[in-house]
Amino acid sequence: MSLKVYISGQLYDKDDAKISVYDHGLLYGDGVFEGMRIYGGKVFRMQEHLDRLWNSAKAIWLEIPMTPGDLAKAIDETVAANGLVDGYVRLVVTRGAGTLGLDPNRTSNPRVIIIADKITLYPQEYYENGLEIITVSTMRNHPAALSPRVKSLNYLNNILAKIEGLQAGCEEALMLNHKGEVAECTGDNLFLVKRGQLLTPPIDAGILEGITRAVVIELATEAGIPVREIPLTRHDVYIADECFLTGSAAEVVPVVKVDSRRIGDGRPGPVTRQLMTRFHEVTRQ
Ligand code: PXG
Repeated sequence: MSLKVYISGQLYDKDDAKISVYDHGLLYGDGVFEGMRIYGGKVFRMQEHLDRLWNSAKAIWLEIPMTPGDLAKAIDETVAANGLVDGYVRLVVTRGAGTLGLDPNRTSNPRVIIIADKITLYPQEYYENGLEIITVSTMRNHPAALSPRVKSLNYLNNILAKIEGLQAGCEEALMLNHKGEVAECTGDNLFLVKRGQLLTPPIDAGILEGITRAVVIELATEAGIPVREIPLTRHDVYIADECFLTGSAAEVVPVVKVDSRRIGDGRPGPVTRQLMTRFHEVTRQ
């Protein structure tokens, strides 16, 4: 059975799921998206993802042509149509087809796309032994140019950083903001553990307000681990006891080396492992 993809009210076979080459989502990266996880046949933190999608759309003057409730229903139907128990949902809203010019007023019919598919995860080895990352020269978009809080279809900033990381043999890469502070990785938020406290850059460091980040902050707080959202430098990373990344795809993944410096003792630390276990419990309950 072929995979079914939802486009604006209808399910299509994967090979027939097509949109116009005049869509400004393609021509200009003019649109927004979300990436979420399915655990046990249910989308994890769907409401938070829908809120963020609507906020991203609002920031770019994009009107999503359906209600959040109807989109939630369409997502559940697409997940069910594909018989997925564990997987990944990619939501895309494009500006719609228009003329060859930037003007979004000359487009019509924003497309709402739902792809529900299996997910390729990081190798198990990363969760057991940790990941090595490097800081790349591509800085995070200046928040006054294009806010990193907008999960827009224009992901070149992150892609350039990802390429730099891959060229250095790293699956993830650390990006700094325009002030030289630690921002986030190309598709994951960053956390440190220092003297029993959890440290992570604040949203105004110019990062995506990650949903997994928020879950980890909740879990840490419940466990009595103090959490501080404060500006961090690369130096803070190097001298941290532990480091880990969070993201819908990655979940919670330990980092054991940054810019060739061993973090802590070079093994995933106890606080990281505790939070990985708790995250696993809340997603697979
Ligand atoms: N920062 C950036 C720049 C992201 O794109 C995160 C942090 C983590 O946010 P969440 O809400 O997922 O905890 C992201 C999310 C993909 C993919 O297909 C990318 C993300 C999430 C899921 C899938 O590459 N990035």
